[in-house]
Amino acid sequence: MSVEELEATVHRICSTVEEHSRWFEGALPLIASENLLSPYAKELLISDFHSRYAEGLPGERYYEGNHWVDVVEQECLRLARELFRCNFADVRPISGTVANIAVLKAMAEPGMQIGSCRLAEGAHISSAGFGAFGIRSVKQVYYAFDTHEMQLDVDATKRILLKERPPLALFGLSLFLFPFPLQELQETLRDIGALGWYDGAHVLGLIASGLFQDPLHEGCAVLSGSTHKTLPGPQHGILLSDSQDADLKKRLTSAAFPGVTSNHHLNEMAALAVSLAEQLAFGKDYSRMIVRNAKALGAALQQRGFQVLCAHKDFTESHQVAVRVEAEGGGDAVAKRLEAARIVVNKNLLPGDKSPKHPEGIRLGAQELTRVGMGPSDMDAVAEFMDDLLHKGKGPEEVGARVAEFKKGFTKVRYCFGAGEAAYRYYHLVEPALR
Ligand code: DSN
Repeated sequence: MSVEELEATVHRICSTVEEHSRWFEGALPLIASENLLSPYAKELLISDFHSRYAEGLPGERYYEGNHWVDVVEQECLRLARELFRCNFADVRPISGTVANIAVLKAMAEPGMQIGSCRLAEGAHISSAGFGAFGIRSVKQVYYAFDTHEMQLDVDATKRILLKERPPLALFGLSLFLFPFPLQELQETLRDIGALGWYDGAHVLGLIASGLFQDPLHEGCAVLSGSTHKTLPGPQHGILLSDSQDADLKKRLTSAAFPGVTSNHHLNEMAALAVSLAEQLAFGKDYSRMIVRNAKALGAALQQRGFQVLCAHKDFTESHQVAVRVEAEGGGDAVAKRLEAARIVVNKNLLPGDKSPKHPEGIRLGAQELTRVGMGPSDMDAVAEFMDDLLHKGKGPEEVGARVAEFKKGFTKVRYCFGAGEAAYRYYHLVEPALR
């Protein structure tokens, strides 16, 4: 490649990323699995930690030069244990799915039966045969799911567990509206000798804040998750346990490394440490506002004629709201039309959908809009934009322009250190000279 081609290529890549970022600044991101980093956590992503390797555990590394990495990782582990009120944390899985693969490596024999929900009921792809479960050739034992309640049918699930006796029982969803009835199932799990495993990726921040539920103290031996949804940290993974079983924790530790990682992305680990500290300081207020906003969004949409799931139980106890948009054209068409108006959601399979390729639902998450300071009245405005676009025949350009104007009022990340002063942009060019 010539220098001229190189320059053009680098400019093209940088300006495309900048364009993306500016578009998001004027948009309403409602993808339930995303969030924004705080300014300090974000800065650590481009620290020298990014360039280094640190295999193993603090104090027992395979490389030199890890003194300060060890200090930060010890702090990160301590903060994780404090935040989740537990005796074990491992911050080396580099994503939620990698954390799940580590759990499978530590706790599942090849071909083993594992209890789980179905994808159509909101389960994550890691619990599908074509996903992480396939690595262990897991045989799924599906729980009974009450699609009206968007919740397990406890009695029917107990019967299935007693009959099939899976040694491991996974709880957790991607379309995750309500806590699992863990306490009701605890005795059955104990009777069949099954270990509880909770994939809390979506609701990790809520769990940390003492909302939603507390899986490690409601019968689950392991809590896995990604660290960037309701817990607004870097894109990374985590393993947590409060078990007294030293062997289990040893297996999780060696599954994390050398099982499923070599280096564990030290810059993300440092950013996670900051995010965990910020969650300890601001998490309760933030989590409470997330759930309030999600409920407000559900109510505001329902008032405008949208078919929001679980209206009979206040729509949700998490950051998510699920809407059946069959009448508006189906999940795919609706998500695309909303995107054209700068409202970012994902099409989502809902229970009862006839075709997984053409889901009738959309899933909305309130965590990112809450992070930039929105409250319940702003959720009303979001619902109004959607109503104008999808029910009242307003065009995406007109609605998109109003969305961008509305978003100008929300330019700072909240619930974090330094947020008061640090005006937040979605993107800063590190090298303005490249422009
Ligand atoms: N697929 C992501 C979600 O949106 O739920 C989680 O990995």
